[in-house]
Amino acid sequence: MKLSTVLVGISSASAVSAHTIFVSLAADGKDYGISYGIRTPSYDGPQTDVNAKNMACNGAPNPTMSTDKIIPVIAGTNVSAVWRHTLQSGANDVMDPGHKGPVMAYLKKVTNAKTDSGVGDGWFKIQEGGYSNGNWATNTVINNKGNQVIRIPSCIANGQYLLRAEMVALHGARSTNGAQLYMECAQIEITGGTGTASPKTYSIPGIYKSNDPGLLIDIYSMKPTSQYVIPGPPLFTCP
Ligand SMILES: [Cu+2]
Repeated sequence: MKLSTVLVGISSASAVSAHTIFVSLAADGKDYGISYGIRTPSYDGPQTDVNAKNMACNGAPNPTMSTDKIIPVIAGTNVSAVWRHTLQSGANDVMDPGHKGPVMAYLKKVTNAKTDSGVGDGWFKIQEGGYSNGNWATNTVINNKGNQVIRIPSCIANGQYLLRAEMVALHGARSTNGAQLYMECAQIEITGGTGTASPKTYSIPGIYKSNDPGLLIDIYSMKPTSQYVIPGPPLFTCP
């Protein structure tokens, strides 16, 4: 009786350890700390319906907490979205390495980063990693102590933005809506941008379809040489 209780406890803990959260942002050499300026959830589960409004900045069934902080970010520099299994986890507990898939980041210019829901048009992709030589971008983040390195474009306009960082796990993606998408939105204010570019923008939900080749896929049949199509719009780069 006692032993089976212990075993149940162990197996449910390892199932939960699969998930992940974008818990903090490091910018200009400073990690602002857990949940500072980021709408983090208390539960680390994925979104699986690419047509849901909560594809933008997470939400039910993983309710997010609001924050009144905005993080200063300098255009043309790298920031790190820091991923952890839970809000309490350390750098060697980022996500179960069996969770494999692409990693992406998006920006949306907003009037008020504290209140904008993120739902709808305005998003452009600024970073992406997929699959090469048998390595998934998620593994790169795990091996980098949970740091997803994101270059903030130098040519965009100054002002408040939502920074949406995302990891996708494809272990169950053989069936429709089997891909697990993890995302949170950080509230940032960009300075130092030249404002010379106007990125083409896209709607979230809307950037993904459930049958995208990068989301409906059997990753276990892939070879190191296989090509993988990263989902979402094309990557924006400064001209
Ligand atoms: Cu998971």
